[in-house]
Amino acid sequence: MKRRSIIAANWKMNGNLSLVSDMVSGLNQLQLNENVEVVVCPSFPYLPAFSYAAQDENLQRMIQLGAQNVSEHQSGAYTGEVSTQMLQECGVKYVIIGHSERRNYYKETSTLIAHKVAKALESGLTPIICIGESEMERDSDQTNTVLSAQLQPVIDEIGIEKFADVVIAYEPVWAIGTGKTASPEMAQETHHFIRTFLADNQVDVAEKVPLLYGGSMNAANCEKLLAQADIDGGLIGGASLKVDEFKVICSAA
Ligand code: 3PY
Repeated sequence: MKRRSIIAANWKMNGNLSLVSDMVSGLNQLQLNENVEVVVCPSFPYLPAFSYAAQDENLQRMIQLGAQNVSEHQSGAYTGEVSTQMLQECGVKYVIIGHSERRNYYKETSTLIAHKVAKALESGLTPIICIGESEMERDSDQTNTVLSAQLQPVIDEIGIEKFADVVIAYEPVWAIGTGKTASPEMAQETHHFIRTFLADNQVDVAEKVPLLYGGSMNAANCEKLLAQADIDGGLIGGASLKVDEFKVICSAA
């Protein structure tokens, strides 16, 4: 079965208005393979500017806008938070949920992440759910246990059928912002585990879910990673801030 392929840019707390316009013009010249979708996730303040800059019909077909976080609440007294409805009004279609930086620095738990995923789906946004193990967990053979424990609360909250509408990004924490990358074989093995774990719950759904690799994917290593059977795309950090490099990755998908 041919799954859709997704290359998503996670700008984190980087970028500015000039990168927004450079990225939009750069992506405008791209010839993507059929079945490939590009998602750009800038910081909240740049969402309207990105949406405005990418109004061209051709671009709208090719690039989707994503956010890096969302509140689990609908509205109310939650200073500093942003709701699903606010994101939708800015033209957002995807939202990254549970990035390891949110889990580690902002203490987001898998239960909170499951609530956010449910809220995103309820409003028609596609969640990109991030999971991944630390170096210590990998070294002590805990990877599969950790990944299952991160996914199970989401399955419990939304039900396995709804996984047909989510994207999962596997990002080994030890490969985030460190320049270290999982080898293609190691990444494939873990992606295969994730798909098997989902298939143990429901085979059809597991075949549909796009699984992205994240963690220092760049122009030099993307081809081999993207060639793996269970890797359907990438969630790109630092390399997504360089227009030319990001274009190389998009073209490799
Ligand atoms: C990275 O590539 O470092 C990322 O964290 C992507 O989300």
